[in-house]
Amino acid sequence: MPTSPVTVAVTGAAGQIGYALLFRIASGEAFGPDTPVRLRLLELPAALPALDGVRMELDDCAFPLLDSVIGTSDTDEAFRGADWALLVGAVPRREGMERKDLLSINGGIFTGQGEAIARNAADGCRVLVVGNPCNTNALIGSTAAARHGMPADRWFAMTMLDESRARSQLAAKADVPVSDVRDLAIWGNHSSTQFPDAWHATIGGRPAPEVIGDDAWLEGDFIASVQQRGAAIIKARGQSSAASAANAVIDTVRNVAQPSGDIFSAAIPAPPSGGYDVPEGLVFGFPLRAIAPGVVEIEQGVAHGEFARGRIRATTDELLEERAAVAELLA
Ligand code: NAX
Repeated sequence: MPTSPVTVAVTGAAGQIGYALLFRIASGEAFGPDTPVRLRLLELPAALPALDGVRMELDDCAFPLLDSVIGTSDTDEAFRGADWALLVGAVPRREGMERKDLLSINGGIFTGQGEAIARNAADGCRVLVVGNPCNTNALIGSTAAARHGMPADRWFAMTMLDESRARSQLAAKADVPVSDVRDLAIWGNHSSTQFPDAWHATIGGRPAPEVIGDDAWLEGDFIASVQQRGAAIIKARGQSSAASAANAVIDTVRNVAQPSGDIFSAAIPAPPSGGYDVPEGLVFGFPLRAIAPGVVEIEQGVAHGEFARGRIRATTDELLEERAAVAELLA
């Protein structure tokens, strides 16, 4: 039985992730085979002609579930009635640009978009920030939205691509299908300080370290290859990850919107008693579990060893530095 349509706003829709993402959403992969989709696509004015080409291609797929498509550079129009906002668009870091400059340029974008979401989106709207630096962009957006009454727990930043990369590395090392690797969480920032926690992952139901049997590899090459995978793809392809990033967006939305009982990775504003000593409000990657559509809980009781604690401290410190760099936008 068809359910009522879901309205999905996507920013940066004419970019490379957008091109890999929209067709999969329109075909039903994110919201299921019975849910019609209304796409609301936001782009900069200069990219609207390209976006029109994408819209034509969406039309040409004749997706049965695609109810309508609007392309616009008007933020209010893009987010009106949105049940989900996928914030992919961001300004990339250019040569010579300091991280601080990147943070403040993107900060301006996410302040405006956070406010526009709070003013225009549907009451239960969920937001996934993909555009980098995604954790701190989500912090800025959720803070701006909270000034207009939107609860911060509706906001997520994407660490699922890191989780998928880590699961794939473990599966290859253990020579098992990737579906055997579960419960793998990415802690902290979506950056090179992230901590992919293989120590609490399972492979075929057994603790991953026991199956892998190579702690030096887990602490060394494994973590480094997950942390540096984005750079390796840019080096090989000449462009950053797009199809795999779009796939991770779909996986995140599915995990949040359709509770399965499984643990998955995303960053969320750390609640006051999140259980892991993470400063309140920092948008931090945790192991999550959806307990109702759109509602997640942080998996409790994960006991970290000294190595993991050091890594988690480092990624926390980086996020605190990012927060300090955008303090003006949060005031
Ligand atoms: P592209 O440069 O191909 O596309 C970005 C699009 O965003 C462009 O079409 C641009 O016109 C648009 N845009 C810029 N500012 C906008 C605004 N204010 N409103 C609406 N649209 C705007 O980048 P793409 O490869 O698609 O990557 C998009 C973002 O995802 C980047 O910030 C990238 O760093 C980030 N990523 C995040 C990942 C994650 O796991 N969280 C992984 C993949 C990716 O690196």
